[in-house]
Amino acid sequence: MTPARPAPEFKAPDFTALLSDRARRMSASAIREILKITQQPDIISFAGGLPAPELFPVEDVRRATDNVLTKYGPAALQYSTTEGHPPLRQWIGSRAGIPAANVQIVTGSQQALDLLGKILISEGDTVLVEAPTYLGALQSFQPYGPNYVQMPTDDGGIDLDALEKILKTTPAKLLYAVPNFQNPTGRTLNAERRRRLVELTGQYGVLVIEDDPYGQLRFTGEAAPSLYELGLEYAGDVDSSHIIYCSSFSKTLVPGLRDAWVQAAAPIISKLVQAKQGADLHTPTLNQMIVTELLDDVLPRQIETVKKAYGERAGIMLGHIKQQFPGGVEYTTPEGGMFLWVTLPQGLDSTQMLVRALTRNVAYVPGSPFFALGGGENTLRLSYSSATPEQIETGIKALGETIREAMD
Ligand code: N5F
Repeated sequence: MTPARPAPEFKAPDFTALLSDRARRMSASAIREILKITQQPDIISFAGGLPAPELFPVEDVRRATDNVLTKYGPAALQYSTTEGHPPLRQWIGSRAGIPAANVQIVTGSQQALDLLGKILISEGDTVLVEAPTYLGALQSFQPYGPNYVQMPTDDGGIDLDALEKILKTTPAKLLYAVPNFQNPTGRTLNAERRRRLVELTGQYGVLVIEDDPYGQLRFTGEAAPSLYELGLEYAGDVDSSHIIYCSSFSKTLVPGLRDAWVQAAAPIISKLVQAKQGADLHTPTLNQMIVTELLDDVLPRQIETVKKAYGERAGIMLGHIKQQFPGGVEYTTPEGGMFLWVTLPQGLDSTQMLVRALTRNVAYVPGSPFFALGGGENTLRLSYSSATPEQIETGIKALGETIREAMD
């Protein structure tokens, strides 16, 4: 089609000037940007938090899809309720020991973060985040104009003495944390600190978002109770709890179905429903039915398969790191999940170093985008979930050489 000639007085809109304040606060995800580069076949990528695709239960999903279409017919392809597929909510609720009414299905836990930001964060509200924290959460919260305060962390997770000091002087609305095998550090908040965090935030009237996509993927050590479980004990009742729990089938089953959920008190759930109506009406009906079909036998089996593979891959990566990385480089030892965190000697810049790493065909995510208020230039995140043992060996060797070169 030949474009019509614009009227002489027409000027293309100044799109940038027309953007909302909210849109102006948005920025691109460093992970998604790097994923574009790492799709080149010769790059060994430790960048994306991508589950291992060769482990996906493709045949089980095929069978479940067929069963669901037979069982539900056109209803599997129809619009459905915003709250989610009732049997899926019931299963999640019964496992958590709460009514299905306190469960909201969402389109990826990423959507939960966006919708929770939308319903809870007014411009200027103080939001406490770990330093570092999941950058996708920052990306979701940012448009709503939070005032971030960073909580210092160490190998046991959030430093609770530091948190108490912050709470004494700063009226905070919300605390966001990833207590299990945190993205990006792989660290876990220890059991004692969990109790204290629930009590402190309870006392100071702070709502907590507990983001837990990796909790089921523990390959070593002992599980600690979730903040949500402790919050139920502390509050004594599901509709008074100040903890909002998010989890997902992305890392335990498959990410492409985009099925995840929120457990929370009724007033939070009912606002989430309204926010979700405006966002996407509901999570795809067929996808929810497929996941439901897989809950009883495929999901537990898949969790075992994935845990075993990631445990092996983490071990292999740590072994090569030990051999290949020069002295002065520190790294975490995760007990589950998909990530470990590397701290280079002070003065090195992992963003600049990425260019050199890419010339050696290896990629990672630089650490600084994981800090709400900046910092962490000498840190980086490595994911071991989707690389083969051979790729891990080659990639870590290349990264070790890159670090040495940068240190010289
Ligand atoms: O449930 P889903 O798939 O939307 O997962 C979002 C999510 C929520 N919270 C935490 C702590 C997470 O780590 C994630 C997923 N993070 C991956 C990552 O690499 O950091 C997703 C990256 C995949 C991508 O952007 O393509």
